[in-house]
Amino acid sequence: RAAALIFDVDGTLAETEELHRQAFNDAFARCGLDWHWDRAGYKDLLRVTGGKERMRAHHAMLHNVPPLADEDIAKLHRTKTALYAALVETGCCPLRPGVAALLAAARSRGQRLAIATTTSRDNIDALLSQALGDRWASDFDAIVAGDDVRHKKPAPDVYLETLARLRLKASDCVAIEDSANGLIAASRANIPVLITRSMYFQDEDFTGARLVLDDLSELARPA
Ligand code: XBP
Ligand code: MG
Repeated sequence: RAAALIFDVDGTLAETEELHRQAFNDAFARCGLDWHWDRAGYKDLLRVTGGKERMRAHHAMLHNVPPLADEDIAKLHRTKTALYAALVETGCCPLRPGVAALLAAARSRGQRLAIATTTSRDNIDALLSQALGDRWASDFDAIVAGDDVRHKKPAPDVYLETLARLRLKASDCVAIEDSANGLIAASRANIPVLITRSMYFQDEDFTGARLVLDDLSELARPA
C-alpha cells in the first residue's frame, strides 16, 4: 500500500477543463481579443500545460498580429482566473465519481494526501472549497501548484517538489492523473501512476501507467 496518494487536479479531481475553456473565452472577449477556443482547438491546445503558456502558444500560431507583452498575458490570465473562480463557485463542477470516497478511504487507512498540479493555487482553492468545504487544505500534507516550480508538466518538477515536501520516496507514492503530460511528469519523477480517463484525454497513450480506469469509483469501494 502506498504511503501517499498524489492527485492531479484538472480532469482528475473534477472535469474542470470546460470551465477553463469558457473562462479563457470570456477573458478574451473582455480584453478585446477576437480569439475563441472551440472544443477541438482546445483539445490540441491542452498539449501546452499552463494557462499563460497556452495563450502564448496560441498567439505564436497567429499571423500578422501585434506582439503580446508578458504583462498582457498576465492581465489576461488574471481576468481568466477570476472568471474561472466565479464559474466554479456556482457549484456546477462536482468532484468526479469516486473521488470523495477515495479521499476518505485513504485518510482512514492512514495514507497521506497531496496535490501536484499545473493550475494555480487560487483555482485549486476555488474548486476544493466548493467541493470539500473551506477547511479542505488541512487534509493535504503537500499542495504544489504550477507557478511554485520552474517547469510545468510534462517536466517532473511539480512531482519532485511534492516528494520533497512529503519527505517520501517516489516508490512509496502513487500519482493519480488523467493526461499523458501528467503521466510523463510523474514517471520522470519515478512515481507509479494510476490513470483516470477524463473527457479531453480519452484517447491518449497511457503506456507506462500501472492502471488505467474510467473513473475512481472502482477503487473507492469499501474492501
Ligand atoms: C491543467 C492545465 C491548466 C488548466 C488551466 O493541468 O494544464 O493549465 O487547463 O489552468 P493539471 P491555469 O491537470 O495538471 O492541473 O490557467 O491556471 O494554468
Ligand atoms: Mg489533469
